[in-house]
Amino acid sequence: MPIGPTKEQIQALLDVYTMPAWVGGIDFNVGRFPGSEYRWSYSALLGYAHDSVAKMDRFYDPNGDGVVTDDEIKLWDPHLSPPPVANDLRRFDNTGNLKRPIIIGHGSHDPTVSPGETYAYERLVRARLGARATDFLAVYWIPRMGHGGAEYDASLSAQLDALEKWVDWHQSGGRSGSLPPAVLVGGLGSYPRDVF
Ligand SMILES: [Ca+2]
Repeated sequence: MPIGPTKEQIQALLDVYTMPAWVGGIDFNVGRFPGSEYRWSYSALLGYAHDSVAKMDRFYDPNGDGVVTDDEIKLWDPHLSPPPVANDLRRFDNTGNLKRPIIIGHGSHDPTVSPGETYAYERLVRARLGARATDFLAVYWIPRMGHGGAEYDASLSAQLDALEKWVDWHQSGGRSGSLPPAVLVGGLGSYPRDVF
């Protein structure tokens, strides 16, 4: 008798790779990227979901028994949040209309926040700002890194330095400071700026 995954198990795996999402008229995939499987951890992701929902929606507890269960977490829908939470959630940028520069350093194997989110954000900022998009958003992919890591920590001072010079550049109308480097030299590696 052949032994192997069931159809349902295969579908569940495919559903981890492909999670359709949309923001500001842009469709994107928030699934986990192929190659990042070795970083997947169900218990870590579930723990992260509990922490995140508690931070984003402090009132969430559908049956009001004082305990938020795993099953309740899976049912959380931001669209159903009460007004004070909805107000907080509106502060997330879903428009791409950046007024101040942002540098993103994202692990290409991040199992927690999908790289798809950063790719979608690039598209959102590009759609909103056009040619000026790269004056406000710089993305550096850190190969194989997960949700943070030693590579990120070691590159932090280079990131802050680049951001400080970029703020100067904006405030001086380009007379001083500089745009973010084409290659960010972190302590443990060098990361080219993403072209988007
Ligand atoms: Ca409950």
